Amino acid sequence: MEFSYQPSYLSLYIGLGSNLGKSILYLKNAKKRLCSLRFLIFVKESKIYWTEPQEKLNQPWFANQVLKFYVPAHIDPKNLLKFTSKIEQEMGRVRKEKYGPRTIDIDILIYGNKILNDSKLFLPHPKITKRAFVLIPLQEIEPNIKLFDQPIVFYLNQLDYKLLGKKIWQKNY
Ligand code: PH2
Ligand code: MG
Ligand code: MG
Repeated sequence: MEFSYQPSYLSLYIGLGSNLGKSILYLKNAKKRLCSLRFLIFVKESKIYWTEPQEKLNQPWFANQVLKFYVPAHIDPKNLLKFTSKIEQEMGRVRKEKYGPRTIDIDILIYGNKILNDSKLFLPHPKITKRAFVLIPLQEIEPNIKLFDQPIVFYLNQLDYKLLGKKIWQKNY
């Protein structure tokens, strides 16, 4: 008898952000490190956008980007979180103030259709529907995706934002 093991894959979306130092280089470096994780298959990436800071307003503008990967369905999201946190640490991230400036932030946005309400990891990301700096790059690479059964425009229509080229302004939510 022959056995073949074909893992099924989930679509994984990861958000990158940086507003300290050479932000573009930090995003590229983070992408490279994520691509070298053996269990992730890189699929596509959005442009890098320059975005007005949210939550904590008096800090530099951010470079933000969304990446899409395939991940084998048996990989636990919390296990992936360990790897993304490790990459943040290796890249010199220092956690000082919440929402404050950072060299690199790697957020797991969507993990297939998994819903998780854990103190360490919320899926989908709890603020995904309120942040133009996530919704716009996500829509760029996945125009037909739905979040909680609604298309991305449904959420964008509720936000006060402006998109001009690669710049995104948003009135703080
Ligand atoms: N991240 C935050 C807080 N505010 N603002 C922008 N524009 N981009 C971010 O990535 C961001 C933010 C906390 O993770
Ligand atoms: Mg974040
Ligand atoms: Mg984060």
